Amino acid sequence: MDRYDFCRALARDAGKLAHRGFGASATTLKGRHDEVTEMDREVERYIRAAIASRYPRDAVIGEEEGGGGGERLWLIDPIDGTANYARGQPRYCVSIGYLEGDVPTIGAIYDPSHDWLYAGARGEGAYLDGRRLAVSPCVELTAATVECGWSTRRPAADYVALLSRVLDAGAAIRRAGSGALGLADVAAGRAEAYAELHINAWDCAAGIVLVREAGGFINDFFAGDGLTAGNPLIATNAALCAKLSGAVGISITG
Ligand code: LIP
Repeated sequence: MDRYDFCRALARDAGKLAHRGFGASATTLKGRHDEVTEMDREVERYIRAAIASRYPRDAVIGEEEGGGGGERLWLIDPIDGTANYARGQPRYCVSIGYLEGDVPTIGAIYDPSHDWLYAGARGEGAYLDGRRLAVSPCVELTAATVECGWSTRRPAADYVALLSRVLDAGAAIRRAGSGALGLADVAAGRAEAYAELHINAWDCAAGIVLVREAGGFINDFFAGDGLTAGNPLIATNAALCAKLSGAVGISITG
């Protein structure tokens, strides 16, 4: 079994585990509006154990236990959309990304609420349960929906300014609480773009692979210390790249 097959199976299995505690897992706060459940920790332990058993020399970074980089690196968000998960709101996922030589190479995002498995590998396309994905063909921001991710990692005023710029550009906005699923929606053409002023690598590593393999464009998220400290993120299609990049002030290379 290669890492792609392994990643897809693991995301699904970890999601089935996560769903056992859906809306019922003990929840604490890591910070303001930054919740963590006991199931976040249990799912990350489960994923880490599976990787250690199959690929013991690979490195792992996870949202709850951290970790360090490596030539072969897994990036884990055991439950992305934790605030939704803790409240029984069916918009959360397990996100597992894999980088080889600092290049996003494999991504799997499993949505247990719908039993949807998004997966992609560099040069092999992106899929939802075996159906090939493609980003939206939309060419005008006035017909576009842009999900604007939010967290307290940046000042509220900056988020309000982002929303204003996107609205002033004529687009509709959405914020649904999971960066990974927001990127999966862009890959599936269910939203024209995803933008966030700061997101962590474990949130978006898998989604970056999906969007690029679905024909989309993403800024150079891993530039600088993106892997360890996070960065701004914007993901969209070719037609909206320049317009949206100009509107939100995040440059996209492709
Ligand atoms: C989520 C991130 C995203 C943010 C959400 C939430 P978590 O991560 O994917 O950056 O917009 O509010 O923080 O904490 O649910 O794993």
